[in-house]
Amino acid sequence: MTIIYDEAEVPSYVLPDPLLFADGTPVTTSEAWAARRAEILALFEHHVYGVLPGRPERMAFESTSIDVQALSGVATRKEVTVHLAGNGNTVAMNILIYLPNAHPRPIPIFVGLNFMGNHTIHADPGIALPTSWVPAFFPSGGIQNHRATDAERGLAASRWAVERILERGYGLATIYCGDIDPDFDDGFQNGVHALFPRDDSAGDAWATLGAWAWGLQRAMDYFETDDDIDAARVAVLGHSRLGKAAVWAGASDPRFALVISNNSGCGGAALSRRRYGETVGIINSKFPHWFCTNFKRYNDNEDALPVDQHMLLSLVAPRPLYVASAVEDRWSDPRGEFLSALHASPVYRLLGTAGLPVAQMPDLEQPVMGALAYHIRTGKHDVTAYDWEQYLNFADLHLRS
Ligand code: GTR
Repeated sequence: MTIIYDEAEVPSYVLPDPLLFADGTPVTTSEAWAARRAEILALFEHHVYGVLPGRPERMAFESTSIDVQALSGVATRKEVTVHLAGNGNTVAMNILIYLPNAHPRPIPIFVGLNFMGNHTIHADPGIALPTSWVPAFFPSGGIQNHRATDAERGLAASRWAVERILERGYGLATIYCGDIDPDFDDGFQNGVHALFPRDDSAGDAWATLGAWAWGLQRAMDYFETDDDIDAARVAVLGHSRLGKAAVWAGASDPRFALVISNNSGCGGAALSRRRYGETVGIINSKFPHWFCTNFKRYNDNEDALPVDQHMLLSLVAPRPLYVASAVEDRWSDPRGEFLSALHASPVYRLLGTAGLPVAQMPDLEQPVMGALAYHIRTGKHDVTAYDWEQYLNFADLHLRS
């Protein structure tokens, strides 16, 4: 299988129009958009991510630690366990929260999943180690039997600008994705799938990306109960596979006030029909547990999809949405991520916002910010201090007014 990395080899394609109902009727008013939005959401559930269940039978929030003098007194660190129960099973999802002490409550926050454990996002020794299965991503040799250890503390810190976020007056909440659903193919026995009876007869039962998005929604349920957090100003973000989950969470749950896709690529912000870099066929064979069964029908058959990823982005409208790429991250198709934002823009405009303020891809490190924002930076597939600085500026524009 040759991978397309040459723009000249991108096949021609026709994108479905977010502003045409499935029966061809045009959407011309914001009232009609509400009905079309529901139609698109159902298409994504049925063909791409699977159907999201609502809250489980039982859910309880337990405060497990609080330190009002964390990070040399700059922050309050809280840890909250969300106990989820249903179908005879239980899952504990641990949220790590930092809130700035120097700013008035309630605080607007960013929330995002992390890949390897809450203890990896900062060297702060007060962060509890996860007790769930963790991937052996690190070459350190510290991970034995998929159990977290102190050796991984702070190893992902470069991706989480904690002090800078706090200084700018925002809080940060993060959850280890494996607390919600471990990232391997186990037939959906572990993680939150077990909290519900499973019926995949229509090929649209939820899979791992859906589970992660659902976990973010349950975290939002918690934020709504915490007086220190401004639940009306929660920005959801994620990188790569966790960016796919963040966009799905934000697209399907309007409680998220702002949505950020960091290098989310195939099955995230990038257009599937371009087949540039990672394709639907590749992602479904490498990660068979990420998307619903029906999505496999579109392996090497992208033009048959009733949606493309610009329509996922359009579900966020008119809420602010930031799509970010990295120039060396060709696997994620930076241009496909940009075009997706561009083609979501007509929906933003219909709803009375400026959408994306440009029609051409901007130069490196020239962020463009309307209600839709985009940048492409130098460097690799990653989340950097540069990315965070733009997200903070974007949040200032939209969450501070
Ligand atoms: C890759 C996958 C991408 C992206 C990435 C990541 O292996 O092909 O779609 O999700 O992993 O999450 O870092």
